[in-house]
Amino acid sequence: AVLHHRPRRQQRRVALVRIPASNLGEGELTHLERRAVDTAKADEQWDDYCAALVAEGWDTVEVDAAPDLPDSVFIEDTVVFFGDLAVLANPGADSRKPEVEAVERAVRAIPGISIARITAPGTLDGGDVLKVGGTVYVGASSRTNAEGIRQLRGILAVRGYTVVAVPMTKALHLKSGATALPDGTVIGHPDLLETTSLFPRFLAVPEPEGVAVVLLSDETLLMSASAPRTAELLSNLGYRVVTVDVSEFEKLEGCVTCLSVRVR
Ligand code: CIR
Repeated sequence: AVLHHRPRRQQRRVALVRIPASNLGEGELTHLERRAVDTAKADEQWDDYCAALVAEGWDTVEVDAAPDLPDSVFIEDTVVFFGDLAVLANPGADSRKPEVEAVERAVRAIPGISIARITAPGTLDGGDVLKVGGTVYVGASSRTNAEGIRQLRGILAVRGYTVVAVPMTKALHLKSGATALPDGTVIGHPDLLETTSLFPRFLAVPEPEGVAVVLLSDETLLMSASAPRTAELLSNLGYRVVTVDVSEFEKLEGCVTCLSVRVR
């Protein structure tokens, strides 16, 4: 693992990232038709994504590359952090299970982190896990099964979290359909969700690519450049919006959230 330090006065935070595989274009597809991926462009977009994190006060820790695992760049699916607890996922797609090993090594190298894991027959993808304060919404998707949800509930119950399962059939992961603003408002696209009624505060956004926001701080959101109307909406709500072009990853059903795991 390589740690890129940019010395600054304020406390910096850590995000795990993983360089795109050379066979990125062969990644899993569930809801989209396959379109050719420009890997050179994907590499550039990934560099810009990492640069945006660094510019906003994050240190990126690079997990060892997995040149043969096409979806390994979507590192969010392999581990979820709850403060100092890391829950290693057991990805629902067989092609993605080998991604976890190197991520585990990187997580073990972070000081002060304890580790739990989802084990077979339980499956869970990190993209299905949305934390909003003490509530953890988990997508019951094609990737995350009932046993995976039960295991997560057990792991988190002792830490005081409530796990709320959310049926997901219209999009790959819960976070392909909904994420949350710093104030806890869940934002999502109604076409991608079975139900919005599980969320106490819900705001519909105008573009499917606009549902994914990464909270860079209490006032700053990272979003896809493919959702300009959502960016305007959120900026009118008082947030600073930073956009990055992730079009090559969107072709593979990825989004801004899945390209990193924030340690928090
Ligand atoms: C997959 O199907 O697993 C990848 N092609 C995309 C994963 C995107 N991950 C995410 O939204 N958390």
